[in-house]
Amino acid sequence: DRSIGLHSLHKRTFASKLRRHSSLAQALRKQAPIDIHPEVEDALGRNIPVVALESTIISHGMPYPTSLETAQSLESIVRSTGSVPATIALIGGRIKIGLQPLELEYIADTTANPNITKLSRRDIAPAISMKRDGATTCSATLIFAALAGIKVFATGGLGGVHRGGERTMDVSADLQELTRCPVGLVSAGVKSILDIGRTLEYLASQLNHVQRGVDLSTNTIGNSWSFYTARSGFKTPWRVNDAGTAATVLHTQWKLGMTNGVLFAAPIPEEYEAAGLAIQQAVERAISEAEDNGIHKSGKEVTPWLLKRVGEITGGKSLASNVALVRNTALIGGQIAVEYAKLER
Ligand code: PSU
Ligand code: MN
Repeated sequence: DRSIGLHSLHKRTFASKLRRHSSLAQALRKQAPIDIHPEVEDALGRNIPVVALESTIISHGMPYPTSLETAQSLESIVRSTGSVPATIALIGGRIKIGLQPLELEYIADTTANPNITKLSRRDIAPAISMKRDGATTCSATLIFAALAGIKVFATGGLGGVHRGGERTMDVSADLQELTRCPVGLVSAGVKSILDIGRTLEYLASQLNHVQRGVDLSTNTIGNSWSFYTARSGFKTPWRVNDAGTAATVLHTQWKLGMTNGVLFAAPIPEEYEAAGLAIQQAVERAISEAEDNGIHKSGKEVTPWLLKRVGEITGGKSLASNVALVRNTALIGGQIAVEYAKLER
């Protein structure tokens, strides 16, 4: 049948055009320093679901060797859902979309490798130009995931407005990046070291294109914005209960040409909630110590310092919670990516 033949020919031409004009194809043509892990490349080319994972959480957010073990377990959790993990980092000035085992080990140990820089948007071009090594925050990971055409990204805590941010203007680049990158970001919420209320205000006003929270939990009451507890008192405007609906939200949004990201809040698993109050108290103490020591003035050092201090005060409890919640987001991210790939078929 001639019309069917024409139709599929048209589709093929269209698809190849899209591929040629994808941001990744363009960047590669301009010889951008990007290395895509063969497994990730294969997956991207065949519509096999891929989940991006950030590297700052392991380099600057957790102590070694928990960092490495966590990074490895996140990759296997993503695999268990049928998705391919792509941990993103910068090594020798090259953007790595998916890391080899030794590269993952390297990034996870900042004590042995103190030259690994924490990278946000502002740091990317200088770090590449000077051939540096760096771990990507949510903001930088969003940029590279979008560039590679990866639709889903799983992380622990999203950056946001710091306490006192109305004076210090310390607002994470993560928020702004979500408005630019067509990626579904699965996170346990904004860290409780932050000003959750102001972060949500920022999302609502500055980032009015961001769909700011689709609660994937089946077991909470929709209060999922805090980090160590699912009961922060702040509610998400929308709630979905399964990965299929979450994927449909992404698909619908991008089909309509709204090229911003979507933030999915996946609350910490219930069994880790008990520790939430003690951790929150440690957070309050760490924040006032940071102010006494002038740490709050030092920009990108603030988050790693607070996370480390809260870990010390709680005797490792916050670390265990942190690991548990990011494992949970990796699982949910993998499931959403699988459902999304079905919609693109
Ligand atoms: N949450 C954690 N550990 C981390 C981070 C978040 O539990 O290390 C990192 C993420 O990479 C996030 C970044 O993007 O902190 C935000 O840092 P800042 O506040 O400097 O923008
Ligand atoms: Mn900050």
